[in-house]
Amino acid sequence: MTKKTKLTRREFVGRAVSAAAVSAVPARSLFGASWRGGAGSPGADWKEEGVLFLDKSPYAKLHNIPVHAVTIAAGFWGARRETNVEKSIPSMEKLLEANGRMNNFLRLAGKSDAAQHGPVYSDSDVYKWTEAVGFALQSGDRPELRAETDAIIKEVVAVQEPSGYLNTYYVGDKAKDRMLPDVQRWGHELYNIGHMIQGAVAYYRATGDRTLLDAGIRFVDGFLLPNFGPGADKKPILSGHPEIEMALIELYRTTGDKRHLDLAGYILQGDERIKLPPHGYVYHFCGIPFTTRTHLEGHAVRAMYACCGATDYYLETGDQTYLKALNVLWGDLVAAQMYVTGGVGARSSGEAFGDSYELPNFTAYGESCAAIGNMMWNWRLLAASGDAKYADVIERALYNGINSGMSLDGTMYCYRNPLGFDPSGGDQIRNPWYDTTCCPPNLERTFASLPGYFYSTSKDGLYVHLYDNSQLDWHLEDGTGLKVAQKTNYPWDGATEITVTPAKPAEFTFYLRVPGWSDGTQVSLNGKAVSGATPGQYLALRRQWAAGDVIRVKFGMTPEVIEANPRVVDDYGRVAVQRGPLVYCLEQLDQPDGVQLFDVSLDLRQKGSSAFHEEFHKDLLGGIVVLKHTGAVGEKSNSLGALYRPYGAEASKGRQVELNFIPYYAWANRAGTPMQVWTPVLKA
Ligand code: FUB
Ligand code: ZN
Repeated sequence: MTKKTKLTRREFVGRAVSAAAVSAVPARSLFGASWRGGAGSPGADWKEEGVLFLDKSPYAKLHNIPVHAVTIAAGFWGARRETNVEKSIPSMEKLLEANGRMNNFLRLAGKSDAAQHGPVYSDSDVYKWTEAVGFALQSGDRPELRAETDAIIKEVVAVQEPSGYLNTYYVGDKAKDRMLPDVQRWGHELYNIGHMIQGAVAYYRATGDRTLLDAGIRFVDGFLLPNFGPGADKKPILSGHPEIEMALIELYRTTGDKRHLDLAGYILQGDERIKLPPHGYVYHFCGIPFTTRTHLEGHAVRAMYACCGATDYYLETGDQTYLKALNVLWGDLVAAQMYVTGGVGARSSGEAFGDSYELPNFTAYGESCAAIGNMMWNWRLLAASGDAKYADVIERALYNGINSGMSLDGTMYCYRNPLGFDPSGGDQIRNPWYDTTCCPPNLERTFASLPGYFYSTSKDGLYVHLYDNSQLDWHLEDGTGLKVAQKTNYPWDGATEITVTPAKPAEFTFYLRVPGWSDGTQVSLNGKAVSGATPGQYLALRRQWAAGDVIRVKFGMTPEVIEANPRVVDDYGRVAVQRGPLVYCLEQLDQPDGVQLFDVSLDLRQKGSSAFHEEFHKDLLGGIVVLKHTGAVGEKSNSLGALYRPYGAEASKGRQVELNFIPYYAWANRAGTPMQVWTPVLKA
């Protein structure tokens, strides 16, 4: 638990009442007696809540620390986050306005003549952006951004109906369709509200302002709970696009109102009164008991968000049937469904998971939102277990399949994140805007929330999950103040110096994550070697810590050549290259003149030839380590050669070339150029 004073039930109510002054909307009656979050005064609980507020979640082994407790300094993520808040968030605000997303609200308030614009889920674009701002403000005040967002929130809540209903699409002629079973299936009303609640919670945790949060609670308490859910007097409910489940549970964590948790549980269970065709249960990943699922299938974002909600439900209830299903699904993820980049969702058709081992590269969907969903799910599983295998997936997705989603200048986005690309088909892979613009603000909220993923606390100490130049200023669960400073050039260099400064000498365990990819990791403590660092585990350093204790860790970052399970037919005979957490790729632009990317092979025929030459290029793609290796190119261009030929004939006639690999996340930042992650290999 955090060091905050425990409040009595009466004090909760008192705080909630005084907090109403913060919000423009009277909130008292909405919060009930069990409001968990106090607000409005310095040191209030809302400032202590992390990306997830798990301090009171009985089955959370690890607890989030607030975003503001970690300052990410100059370095890999520092640069990315600076771009996010200086360029991406402001440019997205303009694009949301230019593309009618705000007019959708203003029209309903009589302030715009513009027609409704965008798909049924357009409201969520504004809410996800608001969440990004909420996280950005958790890292420090930005008065201008705050004022603009306050104004946007005001416009949003102004059009909430007295019933609590809020949606800019199902209005006018379409109001009669609200929450009809088929609209629940396709109409995204609850998806929109789920994002609204998540945005509201993040904004509240940044500012203490409950305006949007109150609106979310009004929707749930005023519109949903009295009308939908179990019982003959209520109508059936289906999420259609899972999202509301995790939002309701975070709302429960904030309000303490158990009805919010119960409704999430009911939705996860599936309401039999809404019947879907068999493929509907697959595609929507809802409508049947979550606990009966054994396979990741259907729409990838839906599946990932459902898994997030189900893990949240487990964290609150400890229901073992959920844990069992989640373990089975996670096993499916890592054994047969995840790209080496941490991306998920192989098929464009249905934006869906494919069959097991169906992981094509050029046609990979790998939607940015799905990779983000993967990270969010693993973050929850990590909290439930403290098992580093989940942190490995988080890091893989974050540095690769998520990071690729936003251009280095922060204004262009990938919706798909393929692992092979041929621009001759005319595909424009990065764009500033999509009419379905789910991914850009999703990436923005993820980067803005990143400090909240660096550490967790547990009852016996502190876990470090991610490495970058940063300072933690927080406390142990017994209240002992604790600062931790990381100095590193990660992910370019595996050396990290960690200075641990408890406010007073204290015994606790410092759990140091040793990434699954690391080799020969060396750890020392105050200059003395420490043994036991095992890849894919936390190294538990239990001792009496005192101010200025220094851990030095050096993760082995030798570039690794990776092959896929032969059942992944698209990768057969090919290899990927990974250095540290970064997956690499080849872009045509970086290869020697006259060498066609799709003709090259990585030449591993010589003994010891898996060695790469590493060069840091500070002026290339924001500063990257380039990996160079000998390759081979056949005599004939693959595009001109025969479709079939005697095995090995071409390889023996090949000539040597130098191949230049760049980190996958940085691809498509210069020009449309062929790219591939999986390269054919020549072996002895
Ligand atoms: O349906 C809302 C969002 O739009 C989904 O999460 C994305 O996959 C895209 O289809
Ligand atoms: Zn998306």
